[in-house]
This record gives sequence, C-alpha cells and structure tokens, in this order.
Amino acid sequence: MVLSNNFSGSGNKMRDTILKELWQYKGEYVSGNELAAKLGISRVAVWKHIEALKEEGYDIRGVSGKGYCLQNTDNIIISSEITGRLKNRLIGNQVISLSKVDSTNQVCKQMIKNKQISEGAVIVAAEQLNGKGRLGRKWDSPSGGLWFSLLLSPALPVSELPLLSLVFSIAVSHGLSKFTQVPCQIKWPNDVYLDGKKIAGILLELSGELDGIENVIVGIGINVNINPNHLPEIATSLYEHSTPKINLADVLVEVLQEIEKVYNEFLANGFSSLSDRFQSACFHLGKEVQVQQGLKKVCGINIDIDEMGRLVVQTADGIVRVSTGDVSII
Ligand code: BT5
Repeated sequence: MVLSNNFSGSGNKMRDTILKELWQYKGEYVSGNELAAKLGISRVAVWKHIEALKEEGYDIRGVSGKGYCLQNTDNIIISSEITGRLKNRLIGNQVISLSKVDSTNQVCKQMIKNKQISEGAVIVAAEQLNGKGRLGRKWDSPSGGLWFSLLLSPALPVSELPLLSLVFSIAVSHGLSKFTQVPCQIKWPNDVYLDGKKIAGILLELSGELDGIENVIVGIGINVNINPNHLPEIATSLYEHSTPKINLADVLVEVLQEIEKVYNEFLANGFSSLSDRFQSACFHLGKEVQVQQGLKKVCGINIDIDEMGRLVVQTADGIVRVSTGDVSII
C-alpha cells in the first residue's frame, strides 16, 4: 500500500489507463486478455500493473477464467475524468488520484520535495489513514469522502496568508451549495457547515524559506457519501441530505472551479471584494460567541470580520481582534 513517505504511483500513464478501464466496467469482470489486446501490451504487463495498483490499496479481485474486477468504483476518482471536465487555467492542471494514503497533505509535501508536482496540482485520495485537522487534531477520512490537497504558490505578503482560509471556505461553501437544498454556512475561519453540522474542513500548511513563503498546501476534506454513523457527532455529509448518492467527481469539479474563481478574485482585488460573501455565509456574525485559544477564552459579541480576516469581538472590556481559535455560539 502506498503511504505518504513511500509514494511511487503517480505519473504512470499505463497504470492510470488500466485503472480507468477497470473503473469503466463498474464492478464487472474484464479478462486480462481483453485488457492486453485493447491496450497493446502483454498479459504479463497487465498483471504487473494490476499488482502495482493493488499495492497502492485498490481493491481489485482476480478470478481465473473471469479476469479482474475493481471494487467500490463509486469512491474512486479517475484523474483524466477530472482534468477533462475542468475549465480552469490553474487549479487542477494536474490531478493525481490515489487509493489509500496517510494524508494527502503529506503526499503533497513529499511530491514537492521530489519535484513531481507544481502549482495548481491536486492530490486526491479515496481514503486517508491519518487525516489531519488543525493543531494536531485528527480528521476522519473513510472512503466515500473527498480528501484532497491543492498546491499553490501565491505571491502574497505573509500577513495576508491567513486570509486564504477564509477565501477557500467561501469557495467550498459555494461549490457544495450546488448540491444542497439550503446554502452551506461558514464557521470562522475555515469550517463549512450544513444545517448546523460540519460538512467540510480546510487545513492550510505553509512551507518556504525565511525570506518568503514558497508553497501553500491547501488540504480540503468534504464529507460526501459517508454514513454519519462513521463520522464524529458534530459532522454531517451530503449523503444525509440527498438520495441517491452524489457523484464524487461532480463535487470535486464544482469545488475546484469555484476555488479558481474565488482565488483569482482575491488575488486581483483583495479580500475586500469577498468580504460581503464571507459575512453573509458566516453563521455566528452578530451573535454572542466564545473563542477558545488554547487555555484562553474570549467571550462577547462577534461584531465583524476585519480586512485582515480577524474575528472582531466586542467583549465587556472592549474590542478584541482574534487571529486564531475555535468559535462557538453561546
Ligand atoms: C479541519 O481541522 O477542519 C481541517 C480538516 C482538513 C482535512 C483535509 S482532508 C485532505 C487534507 N489532508 C489532511 O490530512 N487533512 C486535509 P479542525 O478545524 O481542527 O477540525 C478537526 C475537528 O473536526 C476534529 O477534532 C473533529 O471534532 C472534527 N472532525 C474530524 N473528522 C471530521 C469529518 N470527517 N467531518 C467533520 N468533522 C470532523
């Protein structure tokens, strides 16, 4: 199985082609001979690629006399399907789809190191064994969700980087709202909520030298076709709000397109052009909140989100501007 520090799979065109062929059979068996003839390679070569795919975590059954069958095709993203549908210039210019990984953010870091990816690349996995939230928290990532990381290299001053959390939460909430009856909402700075429960989370990781940030890894987790019993109490998924199941590729394409739009708007015109959108989606604005910052708590009315993306809280002792923390309504 491919884990983050042992990544080798992407970029192998024949492997991707065989995966797509198996995927198109949607749970039916296809013989090794048929695959070999169609792809113009030997049966042994087919077998080797299938073994490599199994190593990466794909559940492929082999039955003599019948051939090979890929299981759980609904939860697998085919890279070429996404790149073929996207109309973006930057976001998703390269899509690498994997089966099981530790964390797509970890894979992304490894691939940056190996110079396998560049700005705009998206790494998506069917399942994460060690999904990460902020501040070392755990992110549950069973199969049926969208777990992906996007690599960006924005030429922004360090002081503006925290605004990116807000920018991506606007994009994700807009993208997901196309699949829901009621619009998604945002909890500052980076959580997307549906009907009072968390449906998506965003984790930004920065890397670079002392003189500037080179890379921003935007990790996004979206609960799509997951039974809420397999998620924490505070979470929901699109599955809970829709039957039949929603196609994972449809959601990924929509969200990536929304990210490109909102991100370009931010780079061109700054956060002030998006601030209204953030404020109208932010469900605790104008409410009495508590912001937990480690052991410290800030309590008061959340009266604004300022131009630096900080939460502005009117407390009994005056106005406090908060840059990090977990908000809850009290
Ligand atoms: C986040 O952290 O919300 C950021 C989540 C980012 C996940 C993506 S998936 C792709 C990429 N690769 C990674 O390894 N991570 C990123 P935070 O605000 O700290 O929220 C974490 C909290 O959300 C946990 O403590 C749980 O209470 C809750 N939680 C865990 N899994 C969840 C899920 N699947 N859905 C909703 N809430 C969840």
